[in-house]
Amino acid sequence: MSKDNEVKEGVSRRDVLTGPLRGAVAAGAVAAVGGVALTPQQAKAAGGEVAPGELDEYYGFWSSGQTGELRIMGFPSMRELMRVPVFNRCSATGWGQTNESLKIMTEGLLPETKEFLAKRGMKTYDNGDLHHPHMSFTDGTYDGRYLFMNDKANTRVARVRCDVMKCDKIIEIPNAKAIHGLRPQKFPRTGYVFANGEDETPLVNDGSILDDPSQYVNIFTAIDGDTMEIAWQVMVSGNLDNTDCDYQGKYAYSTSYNSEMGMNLAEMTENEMDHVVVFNLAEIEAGIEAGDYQEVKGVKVIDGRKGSNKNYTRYIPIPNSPHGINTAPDGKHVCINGKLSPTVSIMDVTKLDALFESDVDPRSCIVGEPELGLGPLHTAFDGQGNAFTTLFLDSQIVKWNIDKAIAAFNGEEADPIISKVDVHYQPGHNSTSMGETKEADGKWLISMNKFSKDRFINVGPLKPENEQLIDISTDQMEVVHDGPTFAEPHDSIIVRADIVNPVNVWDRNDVTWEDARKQAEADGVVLEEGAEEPIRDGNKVRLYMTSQAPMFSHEKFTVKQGDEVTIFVTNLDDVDDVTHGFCLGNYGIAFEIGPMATASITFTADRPGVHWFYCQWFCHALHMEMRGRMLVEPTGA
Ligand code: CUK
Ligand code: CUA
Repeated sequence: MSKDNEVKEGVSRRDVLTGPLRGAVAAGAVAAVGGVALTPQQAKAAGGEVAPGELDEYYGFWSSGQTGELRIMGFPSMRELMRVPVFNRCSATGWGQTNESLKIMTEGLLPETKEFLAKRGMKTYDNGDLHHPHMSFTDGTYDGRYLFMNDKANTRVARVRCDVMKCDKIIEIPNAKAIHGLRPQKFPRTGYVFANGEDETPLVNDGSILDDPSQYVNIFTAIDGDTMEIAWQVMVSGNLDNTDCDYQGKYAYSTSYNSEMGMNLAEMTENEMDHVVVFNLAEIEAGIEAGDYQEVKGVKVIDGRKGSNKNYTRYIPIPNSPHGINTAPDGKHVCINGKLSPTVSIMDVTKLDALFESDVDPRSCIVGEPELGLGPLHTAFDGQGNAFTTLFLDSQIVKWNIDKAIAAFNGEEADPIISKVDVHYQPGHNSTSMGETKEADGKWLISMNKFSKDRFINVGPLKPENEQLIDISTDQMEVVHDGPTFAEPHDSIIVRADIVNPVNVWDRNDVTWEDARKQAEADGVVLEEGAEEPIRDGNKVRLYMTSQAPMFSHEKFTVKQGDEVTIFVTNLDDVDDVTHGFCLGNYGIAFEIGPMATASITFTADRPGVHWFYCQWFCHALHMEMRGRMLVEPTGA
């Protein structure tokens, strides 16, 4: 039976939403309905919201799967606050149109990709599949500098600046295929960003090897999180799924669900045991230093395949097609989720040194393997020695105790399972508040469920996913809120609000419009002042505009048909939340200009006539009047 229809015995969730409790919640009172007292935390969440005007205690950073963007949530209210375009296009902000965003989206592509796309008339990939957003760390906890995320669809890694919440780097990873698992180094800092390739191909994938899987390899990549350059890569056997790293700065590790190197479902699931690959960071760095690598596409690639007899990697057998891998806040235990096995394997990171120093059984680092239920995919933590694992097939979250699981593995009488709660339906990832850091606080868990089925009114064959908020402050996990999401947040992190401090207004010295500033300088123009007349340079025309509510600096400008026009708009409103837009009708052009930002766009003025531009971000009582004309003189062409 579903448990979340009842907030407390005899009180339905609907009663709570519509009944007297709602007022009590808004008033911040400790609520009691039918003689059952709710904790303030339960009361706060029971209405499914933090009261109007109240601010959330946490930021949630959500992936969006095939949508390709990052989402920012207020948590625990589950209010969606912002969408940050990354691998996708955005009609509202002009991401993928402006010169500034196109630079970020194209400069990190491989030369062969640029060539491939150019033949199709494209500048960059149009789609992405963003699974794993994670924040940079310093000393084992989030530091509020950056968010890093993967694109499984087109093998890329992106970075979002937390000061302005905009993407500032996207790189395509050479040699690898389908970047999936991604985690930043936790200690001493990020440092490295570890990224897994999921699919295996020939290392040099130029067509000279095709249907010969024995020659396929998979690639583990370490990226320098500060420069977004690739530090090194390791060639491995089998494919790689998810990844994580320790709190000591010594090891990273990845699950692999296809040790068979199978090419179809039957082959891929043949073995009872797959493995976790452990990467020894110091040994790999020493190997690179000593020149024990081959350079492929400008990247140093170390051979860490099974049987390479080197100290770069170890392969630990794990049942069966393991998926998520999560390091506990105790800095010692790592939970490896069995997927096709009902078990989670507990790896003790303090036992990893021995694997590299002597010939011990690789399984000697496995100190527990509790059977938890069907389809364990991902595990989160409360910082009090307990773990929360999603059971995809059972449609449940199981709360269990790590020490008890270890005791049971040692033959002691102990039952690690504390409680289970039904979720709706089929959970993939779950996340706890601060749960992937040493500051896990054990308050909240979000269950990211892949199916909503009958949970909401029907919207047609494509249904939303469903995410459920669970109070984990007591042993009885309580589902206190749920809500739909569009395709398809896989993963999330929940970050204490004091760690994240974005600005309200852009700094005029920001690097984002560095190219615009240089071009203006070359043209003898100051961006903040603009220029009355367009600057002509052959058939290239540059127009420097400013905006200040409710006016653009130009009510009209004239160009010639066929001119390559660049329009720079600098928003001089030094005011919170006064964003302007520039939308040029029937030219397919629209973008956002944040307070004190500059944005620009380049296009060919090949439609003669009168063309209105307008501000498409509501900014002022006279916002509708914030418009002007582009006059395009026909050339008779
Ligand atoms: S994966 Cu989707 S449920 Cu890509 Cu993190 Cu496990
Ligand atoms: Cu400026 Cu609307």
